[in-house]
Amino acid sequence: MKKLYTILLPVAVVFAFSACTFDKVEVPEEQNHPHVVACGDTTHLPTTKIIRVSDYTFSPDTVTISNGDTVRFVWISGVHTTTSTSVPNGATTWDKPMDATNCIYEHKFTVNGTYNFQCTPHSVVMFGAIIVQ
Ligand SMILES: [Cu+2]
Repeated sequence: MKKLYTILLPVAVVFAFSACTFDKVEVPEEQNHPHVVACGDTTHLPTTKIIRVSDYTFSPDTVTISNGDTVRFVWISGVHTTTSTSVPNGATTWDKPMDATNCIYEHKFTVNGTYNFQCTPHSVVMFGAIIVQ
C-alpha cells in the first residue's frame, strides 16, 4: 500500500500544478451540435473564438461574433488583464487578470453591439474590440 502512495503522490502533485492546463478542456462535441441539422437549416450554432494574450498584443485584437457566441482569452506570456472599457447597454462588463495562474477567461456575449476592451497596465498598446451582431 505504501508503494502505491509513493507512486500516486507525485502524480497528484503534477495534477495540482497543472490545473491551469486542465482549464483548457474543449467544449464537448455534442454541445456544439445540440440538434440534428436538416437540409436548408442555417441556424447559427454557438461557437468560441480565441483571442491570444501576449507581450503586448491581443491577437486578433478585433473579432466579430454572433449573439450567443463565446470569446476565450488565452494567456500566452507576460502579466496582463482583459478589461472591458465600454459595453452596450444592459451587457455585462468584465475585468480579469491574464497571467500564468489565470490563463483562461471565457466570456459569453448575449447583447448585440460593440465591446471595447484593454489590458489595463498596457492600455496604450493593448486594446481591442468585440463586435456582436
Ligand atoms: Cu498587458
